[in-house]
Amino acid sequence: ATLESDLRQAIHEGQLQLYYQVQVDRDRRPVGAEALVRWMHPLRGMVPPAQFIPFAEESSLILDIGHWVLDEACRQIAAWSHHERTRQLVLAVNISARQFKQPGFVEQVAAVIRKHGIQPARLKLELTESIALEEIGVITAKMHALRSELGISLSLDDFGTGYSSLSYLKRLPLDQIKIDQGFVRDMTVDSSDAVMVKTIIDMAHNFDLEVIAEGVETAAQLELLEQYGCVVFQGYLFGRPVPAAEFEAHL
Ligand code: G
Ligand code: G
Ligand code: MN
Ligand code: NA
Repeated sequence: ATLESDLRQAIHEGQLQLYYQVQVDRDRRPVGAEALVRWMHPLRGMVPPAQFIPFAEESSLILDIGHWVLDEACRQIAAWSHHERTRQLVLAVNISARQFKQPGFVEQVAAVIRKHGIQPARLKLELTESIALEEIGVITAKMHALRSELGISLSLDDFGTGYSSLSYLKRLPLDQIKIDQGFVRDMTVDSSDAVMVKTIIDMAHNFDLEVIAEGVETAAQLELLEQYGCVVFQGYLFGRPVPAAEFEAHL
């Protein structure tokens, strides 16, 4: 079988699963999670997204996967809304550029929110700078509809690795930017990465955006990030991506 037919089957036979990685505030309190898809292949075992998402993005498969992820994430938000310790969490979902650009994307998100009866404020979409390759007016209109009309929040993922300019950042209706983990990884040993991180944090605050650092693995990284004014964190230091039951047990 080809990867494509395998993956098509995976979606329909329930082989995809979401893992959840905690996001914490300055007091190390859980404030949210990022949903990360995994493929539980019957023969190959757990296949990480890096091995099938880029492939899926070359075809319309990413639209099916994206829709499944959104539906499953909203189902999880609904389940969490019944429990004291999870009801305040905001769940972030990765959205491919192709999925975002799909006509009817806003309506799809609205329909999934309605289906599960969740509060829109519990859902966050992570977009990447590659969406900015489309016409700016189209993107901002879509983002505005998601944010102001539906009431969900928007984060710009992998920030610093793409090509978007400051003027884009000024115009895009965003709530948060995510500092790419590549900068965080080396910030305590490479001063140019440290400058990058500090500059992104300052810029985010000047644009009134929340900033989250991802890939935080060490206490030294955390200390420097706090010194630079970052107050929301994600990374192995706080928790790895895990299945929902394990995530809930560790809260
Ligand atoms: O979980 P992991 O670090 O292996 O994820 C690797 C990459 O796969 C990340 O860049 C992440 O954004 C992407 N990814 C994970 N889950 C999803 C998903 O549900 N949809 C999309 N489009 N990308 C995802
Ligand atoms: O591109 P995106 O931010 O969506 O991808 C997040 C990816 O980063 C996931 O694959 C997740 O497993 C991974 N990740 C999360 N925290 C850490 C960390 O502390 N260190 C490393 N190396 N990877 C991490
Ligand atoms: Mn992400
Ligand atoms: Na990222």
